[in-house]
Amino acid sequence: MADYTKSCIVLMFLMMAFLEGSMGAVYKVGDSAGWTITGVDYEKWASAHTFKVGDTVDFKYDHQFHNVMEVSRQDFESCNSSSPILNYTTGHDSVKLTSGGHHYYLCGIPGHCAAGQKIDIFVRSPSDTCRPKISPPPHRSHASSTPFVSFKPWRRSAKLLDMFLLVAYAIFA
Ligand SMILES: [Cu+2]
Repeated sequence: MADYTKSCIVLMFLMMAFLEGSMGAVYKVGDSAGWTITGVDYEKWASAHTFKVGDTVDFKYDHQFHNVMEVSRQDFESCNSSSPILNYTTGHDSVKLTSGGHHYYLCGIPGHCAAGQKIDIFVRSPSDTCRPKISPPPHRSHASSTPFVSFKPWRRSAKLLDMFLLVAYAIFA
């Protein structure tokens, strides 16, 4: 029985490592709270995650009260919902991040964006992943998100190391 449990754990971690390497990750915006106006700091949520091309962000919300609009940076900053690039209204929208750079989303219901229902998802392009970033960022307005770029390869290997330690523990403990 214990051996069976150990095997399951080992298999689970190997699958996680494999899936993480081969497929994009899926991030639920706001975690359990979802896409709402109450109680979620989306700026903080976004900065706690590292997004890459191929990942998906999942917006879950009550479509009677909210929606999701992808907007320009200018419209994001001014909470202007009159000219969205894309408009999502189903209540459960999976948005695949197909290009690097900043992707700006807000809720178009009057007052919601101003109350904080807006999110700037910075997506690292594949070239950012493969080589360390030496040159300084071109502008400083998003300085809070850029330092993560250079540390990411280390964070990733640290995470994998954690996994292998757990696997080793499962086998030998
Ligand atoms: Cu809303």
